[in-house]
Amino acid sequence: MSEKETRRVSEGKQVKMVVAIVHDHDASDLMDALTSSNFQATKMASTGGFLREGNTTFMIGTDEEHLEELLEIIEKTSKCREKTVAPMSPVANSIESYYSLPMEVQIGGATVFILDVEQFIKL
Ligand code: 2BA
Repeated sequence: MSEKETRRVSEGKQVKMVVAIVHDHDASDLMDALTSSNFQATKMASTGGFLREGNTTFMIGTDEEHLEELLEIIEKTSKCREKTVAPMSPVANSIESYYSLPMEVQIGGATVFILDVEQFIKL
């Protein structure tokens, strides 16, 4: 495979940094889909502030022309789920996240931030 096929970011082009937070269960499928479509990605273990559970954050640099394709891959592999969250004690947790009854929250799908990259260099 040529260098041109494997690299989705090239110097001199408008580069976007996509930060995608996904459910841990979707992380492996997403990484497989990204690499098979030749996107380069960095995967990081992260923790959601609300559920205090592990999730996975991907950093994916791409040329603007491949952004739509990338978003489609993320959307296809990130499934939405409902989760019942047990009540939390205000002692164990901060007062802002206190709730006294079980509640349904929607998790999954992907939370995506798209940033303009000022400069992309490899040293
Ligand atoms: P968590 O903070 O653990 O939130 C998990 C899910 O809980 C959220 O899913 C949302 O459906 C629900 N949730 C969050 N805060 C809530 C609240 N105050 N009341 C009721 N329900 C609430 P998503 O919105 O899909 O977010 C998934 C994960 O993405 C979050 O995990 C967090 O790690 C990250 N995230 C979401 N928005 C963010 C933001 N603005 N900045 C940074 N990270 C964000």
